[in-house]
Amino acid sequence: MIRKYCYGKPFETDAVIEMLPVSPGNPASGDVTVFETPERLPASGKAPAFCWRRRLLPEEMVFGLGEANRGINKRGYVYESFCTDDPNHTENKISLYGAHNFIVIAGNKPVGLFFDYPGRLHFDIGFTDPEWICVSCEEADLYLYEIEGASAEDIVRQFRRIIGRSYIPPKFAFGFGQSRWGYGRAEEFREVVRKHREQQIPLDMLYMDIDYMDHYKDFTVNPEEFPDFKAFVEEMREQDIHLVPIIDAGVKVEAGYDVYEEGAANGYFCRKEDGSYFEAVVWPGFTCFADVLNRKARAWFGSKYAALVNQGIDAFWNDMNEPALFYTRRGEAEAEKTVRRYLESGPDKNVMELYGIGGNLQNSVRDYREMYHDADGVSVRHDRVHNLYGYNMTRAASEAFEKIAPGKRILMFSRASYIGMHRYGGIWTGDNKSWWSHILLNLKMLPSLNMCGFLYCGADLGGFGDDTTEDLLLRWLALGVFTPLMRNHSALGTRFQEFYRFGRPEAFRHVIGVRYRLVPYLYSAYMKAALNDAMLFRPLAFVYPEDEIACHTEDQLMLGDEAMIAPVYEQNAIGRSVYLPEEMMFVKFLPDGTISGEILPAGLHFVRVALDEVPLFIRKGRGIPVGDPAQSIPALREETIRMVGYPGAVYDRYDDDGCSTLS
Ligand code: MIG
Repeated sequence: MIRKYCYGKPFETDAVIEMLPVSPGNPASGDVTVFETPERLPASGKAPAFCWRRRLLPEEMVFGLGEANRGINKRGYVYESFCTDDPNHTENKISLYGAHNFIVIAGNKPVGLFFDYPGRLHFDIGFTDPEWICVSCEEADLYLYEIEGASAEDIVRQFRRIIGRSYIPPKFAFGFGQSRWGYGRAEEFREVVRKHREQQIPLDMLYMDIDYMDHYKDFTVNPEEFPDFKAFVEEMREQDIHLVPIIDAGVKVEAGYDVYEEGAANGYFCRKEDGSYFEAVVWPGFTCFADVLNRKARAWFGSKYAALVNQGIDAFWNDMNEPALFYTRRGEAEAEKTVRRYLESGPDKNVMELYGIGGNLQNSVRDYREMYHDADGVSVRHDRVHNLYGYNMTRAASEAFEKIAPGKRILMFSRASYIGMHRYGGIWTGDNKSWWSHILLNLKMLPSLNMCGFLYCGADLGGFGDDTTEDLLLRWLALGVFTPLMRNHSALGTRFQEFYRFGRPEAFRHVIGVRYRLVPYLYSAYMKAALNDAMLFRPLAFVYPEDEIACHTEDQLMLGDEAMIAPVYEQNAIGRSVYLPEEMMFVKFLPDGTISGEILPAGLHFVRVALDEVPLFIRKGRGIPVGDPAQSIPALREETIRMVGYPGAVYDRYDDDGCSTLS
């Protein structure tokens, strides 16, 4: 049962695609207050105009929020939906790159809520008062969807139905991809492929970060390194490699650069109040931003992807689309003033005045307030619709692909997102670090993302920022082999983390090989989830709601209907404790290529897992199809597929050509 309530004049986000009538009154699940004069909320210090609140019973759990920090059960903290480029995902961060305003309160009478509000939205989930949940925002203009159902999972399914089918990537996107910020020379790219093939470490995708471009100009390639890019793409394809170029949100302001000239001539960029184009510095220097909330501008920006698709490219990642801003002229002028004031302040200089100048320049809300969209005739200040930018940049590309490459699946994922974007692409979870705690953060986000429609997801395996270590990378991969997007990515300046840089390439060869062995199952389970509005990763609480220990176990996940994963995520560990809500088969993919299976009774166990082993649990009576490893997805051999798990188990495997779009 879904009810839709309307407050004020909501901006149409197109997050929900099913037409639902607006119900009169207010939702029964909580109290809505629309403040005439904004009131201060103790936790946030913000002045809300709208607030939905409700008492939380001690046993109730709160799920959802997609790409958010902290636990799978979101109780006990605050979160803010405001897409933010922040590469320090420490526990105190309340905003990451995505804005996924869907929650499920699970208990005796479960209820789901979707706050369709594209500006900054604040969730106080038992932070100010452990017994209260309060969701608030600064403008009382939103749709609120309230979903009643038999269980948390049932509510998620109903929600997923109204937001539309999740993005379906091409099958090669289930292979492994190598990435690093800094690859720029053609020879460097060739070497990465050569080394993987030499060491027999499987590889399907090679990512191109910003250094492939000509002066960071979108839809161009560095002409010195790639004089014949089409031939280069072809050379890679002959080795079963798909190149995945990055596209940044900002378009370089430069006379003679066709994308800039066209956008400027046609009025396709976001503007300032005075009508001039809004400009901010990002990698290329000053840039303009395609007004992707405008239908015409969106179609135009999307059509630009053809420049690369026409050269054989069939995969992209969209970055910096919160949008991230380094600084604007306004910010620069203010920083200058601050420095001048400091320098002229006589002998008692206060260094603190300089502190934070850089931080204040970047991603400044003051800048977002100076940026305007022409939403098909209606002028909208950017900060009010901030969370829709990455969504609509990705939508621009996806809508254009239908014309540029009809009938063909294109790999597409984004950094910033809002619910609705899940129909157009996946996401990666941004700039994590080579920290053990980020393995667990990666794991915990997965079911929450699935609840919000994002199925094609993954983190930068091994960690993006800071230096990785061999053991961290191996442990992280033992989770990564199960995530649809499986990519090793690292930041410029950090230790190189290609697998062949380490002393034990055989360990990596084996672990990546396990991923390929699992593809027959993973692809099938993914597609079943996508086609049935279901989740690929579920919290144990969804599957065993009567089991109190299972409900509070957050370092294990259910995978599909058949399996459970419980990776090791602690340094120096020789294994880990695992809670089995029912009897399961403990399966290990051993480095010699064999698979061990041991039936363990329900309860708590300590299982040993070596660094080069991949553990997996198969539910009682079930099994999964597993093939032989291969060097790439097209090299997988159907005839090697056999069942792993309980004897006699049957599995109905979904498969298709992996490249045609589904109707
Ligand atoms: O400001 O393109 O999250 O994956 O390597 C950093 C360079 C810009 C941020 C992305 C990261 C990418 C990096 N980008």
